[in-house]
Order: sequence, then C-alpha cells, then structure tokens
Amino acid sequence: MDKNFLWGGATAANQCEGAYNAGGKGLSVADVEMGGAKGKPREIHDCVHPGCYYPSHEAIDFYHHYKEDIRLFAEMGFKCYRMSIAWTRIFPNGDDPEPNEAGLQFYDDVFDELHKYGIEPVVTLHHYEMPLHLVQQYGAWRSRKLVDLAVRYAKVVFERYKHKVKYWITFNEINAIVISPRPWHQAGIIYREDENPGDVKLQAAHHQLLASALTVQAGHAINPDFKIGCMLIYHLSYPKTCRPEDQVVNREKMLPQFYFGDVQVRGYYSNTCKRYQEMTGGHFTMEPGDEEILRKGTVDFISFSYYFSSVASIEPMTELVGNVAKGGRNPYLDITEWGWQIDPVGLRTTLNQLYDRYQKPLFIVENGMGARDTVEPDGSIHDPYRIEYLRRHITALKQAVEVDHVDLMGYCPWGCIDLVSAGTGEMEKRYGFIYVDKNNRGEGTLARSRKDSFFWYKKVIALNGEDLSG
Ligand code: BGP
Repeated sequence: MDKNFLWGGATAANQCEGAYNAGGKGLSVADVEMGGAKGKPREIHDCVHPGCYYPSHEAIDFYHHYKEDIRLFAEMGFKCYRMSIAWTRIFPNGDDPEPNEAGLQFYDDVFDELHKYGIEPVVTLHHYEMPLHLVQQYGAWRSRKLVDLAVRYAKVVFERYKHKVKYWITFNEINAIVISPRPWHQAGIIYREDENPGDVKLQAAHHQLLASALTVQAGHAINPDFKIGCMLIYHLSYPKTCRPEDQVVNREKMLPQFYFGDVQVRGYYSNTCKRYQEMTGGHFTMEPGDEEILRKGTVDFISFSYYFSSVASIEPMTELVGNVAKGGRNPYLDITEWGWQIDPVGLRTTLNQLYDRYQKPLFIVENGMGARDTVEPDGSIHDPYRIEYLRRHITALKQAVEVDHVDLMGYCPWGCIDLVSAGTGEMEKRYGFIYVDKNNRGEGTLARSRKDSFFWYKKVIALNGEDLSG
C-alpha cells in the first residue's frame, strides 16, 4: 500500500462521548432515544424522562477518557482517527446567537491530543445527530431553515480548526435518509400520518445536499487545502439470478447510493436521480439558484461505509434487515449474529463500482463486524472472528488497489473502541479493538482493555498491510 495510506479507526460523538449535558451541550436527537435490543426499534421520546436509560448520556464517556483512548489508538499506530463533532456542543440549540466556547474548546483539546501522536483527524460534521430544538422548532430537515443553520455551524468549526483539521466529511451515510423507514438519526424525522413520505424524504434530502454543497464551498474558501468528502452507506446488491428482470430490479435497488453520489460528486441530479425521484412518488421544491449551488459544491473524495451485501429479485424473498438497509439472503454468504451477511469480495466490487463511476479518491470510513466478546478470567479477550472478518476485508481492499488500480485513501474500521450501537442502542454489539467494560443496562466500570485484535491490527499497520496473518 502507498506509504501515506491512512490506517485508522472510526467513531461518532453521540455513540462514544457521553457527557450529554456537560460543558453547555444541548440535547440532540440521540439523547432522547432509549436503549433497545436486537431486532427491536429504539423508543424515541420528546424530552428526557427521569428513570429511563438513554445510552448516549454516558456512552463510553470518551469526553472524560479521550486522552487514554487516543493513547491506545497511538499505540496501535493509527495514522488517522475518524470522529464527529456534536453540533449540540457548538450550538446547543442549533439556532443560538453565539457558539458555545466550552464545546469548541473540547474539540481543540481532542485535536491537540491527536496531533501529539501524529494522528490526522478526519472529522464528520453530521453523524446521526442534530439539536432536538431544531426538530421541535422547525420540523428538522423538512425545513430549508436548516440549510442556513448547518452552514453557519460548519463555518464556525472550519474557522476554528482550519489549522488542525484537513479532512472533513459533511453528512454521515447521507443516503440513509431515503433508505431508513424512520430517518430520526439522519434527519430528525418521524413521518406524520398527514404527510407523504416520498415528498418529505426528497425535500429533506435536497436540503442536506444543498447544505453539503454550501459547506464544501465555505470550507474551500476558508482553507483551500481542506479535503472535504461525502459519505455514503454502500449497500451492495446482487441480482439473485441471471434472469434479466432481476438485473433491472437490482439496479433500481441500488439507486439511493447513486442519487446522492451523483449530486455530490457530479454536481447535478442525473437521469439516475430522476428515475429514483419517480420511484418514490414524491415531489420537492427547488429554488432558483439551487442548481448552481450543487454544481459549485462538489466534493474532493468519496467516503463510504461497507458492512454487508444482499440480493434482489423480481420474485418474493426472505429479507434480512440491517440497521438501515435490508435485502435478500445470499446462500453463498455467512451471517453475523445480527443477521448481516459477510461479503469481503463485495468490498472489492464496491470499490470498483464507485471508482468506475466517479473517478475520485475513495475512503473506507466504516467497516466491521458487531459481535459479542467474552472476557476470560485473566482479563484477556480472544476475538478471532473479528480478526478474520477484517483480514478478509483488508485482503479485498488490497486487491482493489493493487490489482484493479482503485485510488483508495485509507481504511477506518468502525467502532475501533467499543461504543453504543446506532441501530439498537446496545453496548454488547461490539466492534472494537479496545474493550470497554459496560453492558446493555449501562452497568460497568468503563475500564478499557486490549483485545487480541488490538495486537493484530497494530501489526497490520506497522507492516502497512503486508502481513495480515494472526
Ligand atoms: C452505520 C453508522 C454507524 C454505526 C454502524 C454500525 O450505519 O454510520 O454510526 O453505528 O452503522 O451499526 P450498528 O451500530 O447499528 O451496529
């Protein structure tokens, strides 16, 4: 791999920071979402109810443990660390007249700590959270008002960190807003009975696409060296059979990826986008000047998450459900305990599909396998399943780079330290190299310990991916 390849790991503020009301932070949509369980939707409240367990309130308390956690990332040899800024630490309500200095200072401290070890921050501005106040006051991303507020937030952090952060991502998994049946994390939206979900999702998506394009323009004006990317949930789907109609159904299933990619990379709603708009049966409003905003706000790189694949068919099928996307069972693949189909070859296919279509640098900013871990009596944690999953995916990405000549900037496995699951709110669905002592009821000492995969990934990074053996 290239000597500048960005090996690292990824987290998100609401899933790891905790300290939900410290340092002047406001309530976010994640802070009123209860803990759930496998297969059950998380309950959402309109405010914090005493006595209820909300996993984001403490999470793994990265807010108070960041020095210890970053020291462990450095020990593994991370070149970069993908994290997000909580909008509610900077603007507690989203529309406050002034930013919150304590929140800004917290991220200054985190970035300084990362630079102490030569770790490059990769920062997402919107990772599945927004101020709850904006939901209650304006109807969340249904409203165009959010565009201005999001761009103002972006400008404040760009100005503040322009010498500390080079790599930025606008919206995490932006296409999840149209895939998810309840885009609460993504856009603060639960569809009302009196509205057409097709209209709402296209309008909210348009607002986020405008905000992303204006954010890119503002960032490049503040620091021309910034590299600002989009982020897609890439849900690879195969036609179930070679029946031509299965190919047509499959192509249509994959349109949500390209709907956002085409706008953010090419700068306009393509024929693919128009087909997808028709399929949703929705309508949305574009204002004069919007096309120019989209054209001028194209991204520098494409980042994406890749966890599993599925199949599509014209015939009815049994479907497996992930945290956002769902799709048909593939008999050639194994599944995780949470029903996610393990497909490393699909990662190579994904990298080729995206690079063929867009010819822009790619960045894998999420990949991994949620699993239960057992702590042995001597404190060790043996996680060969995680090592095997990651080994096979790194093998696939190396083939894409070395055999297929795909331009790949880096690799950040998800949840490099155990954290709260976005889909279920569980702690015991673990992705980390670093174990955190906390269970699904919120009990535990929060002590950190190294799993076997910690030592394995450390060696992978040290040898720049040349040796993936255990
Ligand atoms: C992605 C989200 C992440 C993360 C990951 C794993 O969709 O961007 O925030 O949570 O999925 O999903 P889960 O936490 O549901 O296992």
